[in-house]
Amino acid sequence: MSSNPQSFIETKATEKAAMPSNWNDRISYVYVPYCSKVTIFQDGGFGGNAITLTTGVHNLPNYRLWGSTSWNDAISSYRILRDASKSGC
Ligand SMILES: [Ca+2]
Repeated sequence: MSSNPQSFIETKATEKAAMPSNWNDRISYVYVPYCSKVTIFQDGGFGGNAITLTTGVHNLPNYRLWGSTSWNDAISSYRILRDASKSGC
């Protein structure tokens, strides 16, 4: 049985130029709560391709990165922001 965590949670708007320990190129799902949005980057240091995920559950194998390659196990940095376009946020 693996001792690696299966998920991690960020509770504040933040940005990570590098992934937390052991999470580089290992994320398959992203849950974004109401009032938040998350921009995910293919490379570290906010580089490479990027997409912004809004409120909801995002199954990254369904998101195309390029060609037949998905965003599954591709995230290497991210930014979490308040989504001011949502009512009440
Ligand atoms: Ca990557």
